[in-house]
Amino acid sequence: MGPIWSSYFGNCRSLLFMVDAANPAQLSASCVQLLGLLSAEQLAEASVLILFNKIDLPCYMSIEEMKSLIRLPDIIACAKQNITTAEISAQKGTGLSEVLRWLRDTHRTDR
Ligand SMILES: Nc1nc2c(ncn2[C@@H]2O[C@H](COP(=O)(O)OP(=O)(O)OP(=O)(O)O)[C@@H](O)[C@H]2O)c(=O)[nH]1
Ligand SMILES: [Mg+2]
Repeated sequence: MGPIWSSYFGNCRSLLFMVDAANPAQLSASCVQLLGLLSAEQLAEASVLILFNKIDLPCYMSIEEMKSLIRLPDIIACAKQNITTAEISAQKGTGLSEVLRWLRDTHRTDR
């Protein structure tokens, strides 16, 4: 779906980017997509929440290892956007309240 995402950039103030934390094999592809989004002119003002999803599943790599592997601290430091990360399970609802709080707070400070 990546190629058509830019059709939805107009008026976008929040970007939720979901990473499958149970599938580190997809990590490099996710990172490329993320860097593309962060460098998009239309998303320069957006607030970004990176969601590491499926934390209920066992994985041979920890979230910290994955963040380090894609050099997420450097990405966050260099990005124009305000970037937050969260660890969630969409299936179990873990972290949902944190996501809702982020959305509420982000839109509040936008105004
Ligand atoms: N265990 C678990 N399963 C999840 C979670 N979120 C989504 N799923 C399941 O993941 C499946 C969808 O796969 P995803 O990887 O999310 O979707 P996708 O990336 O479009 O599909 P793939 O190309 O197959 O990876 C569905 O069966 C969901 O129920 C989660 O937090 N935990
Ligand atoms: Mg998937």
